[in-house]
Amino acid sequence: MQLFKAVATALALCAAFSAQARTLDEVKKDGKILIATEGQFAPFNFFNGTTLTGFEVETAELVAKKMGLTIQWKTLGFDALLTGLRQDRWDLVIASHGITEERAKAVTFTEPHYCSGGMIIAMDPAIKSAKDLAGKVVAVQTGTSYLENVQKVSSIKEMKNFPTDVDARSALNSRRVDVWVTDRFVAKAVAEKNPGAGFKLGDMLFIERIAAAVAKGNSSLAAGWNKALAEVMADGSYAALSKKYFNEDVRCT
Ligand code: LYS
Repeated sequence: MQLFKAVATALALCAAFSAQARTLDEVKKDGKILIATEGQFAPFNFFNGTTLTGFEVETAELVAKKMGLTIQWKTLGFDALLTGLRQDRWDLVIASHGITEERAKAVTFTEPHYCSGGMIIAMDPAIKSAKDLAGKVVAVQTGTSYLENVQKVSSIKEMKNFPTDVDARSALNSRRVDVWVTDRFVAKAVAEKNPGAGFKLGDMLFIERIAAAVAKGNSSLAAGWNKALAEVMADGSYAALSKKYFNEDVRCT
């Protein structure tokens, strides 16, 4: 009995940890795709009241429609998004992840849906480029490519981590830090929306290609997504969306 119990427990554990990512066919049969995002990164993914929206959310809606799918959204902390793919808690993540070597070890990236990069933002107009970060306190969101790239600037005084990008921005706004590094389109939107706040946009610290991700090796779902993404990029609907949000086309060229 004891042995039986132990074996049963072991089997249950195996099943829990070897849950297989759903293939394109399985997702299509269901008709619904479960997509996770952060919801705290305007204008890419954010809440307008209680409605999840943003450039990436609307891009995903276009892509899913081409695939014949409806999206069931899940929002949670940036840090947990890619990990959830490994545990098959959702089918896909779209949350402004830059394609990095490190992340590509753990997940499979789709084709990029926009190109951007980390920008230096400060209140002091003298802080513009990487060399101006010397001796400065820099705010970044935890788990981001901003953190990774700021870490490489050895001359900085200190890097402060924040759970969300909004928190990192607040730290600069209240002058608890000298610099905030975030996405260039996020920075542009914040500066335009708060013209009196005194945010000065500096140089780009690095550039990156931003893509959705599926569980490592889920090539059928990635291929299905890529095909539909190519279609919305060709039929004018992506271009219209990009113009609405950024007044320019943000696709990678
Ligand atoms: N593009 C950055 C990265 O890849 C930021 C992602 C979004 C953070 N809210 O880490």
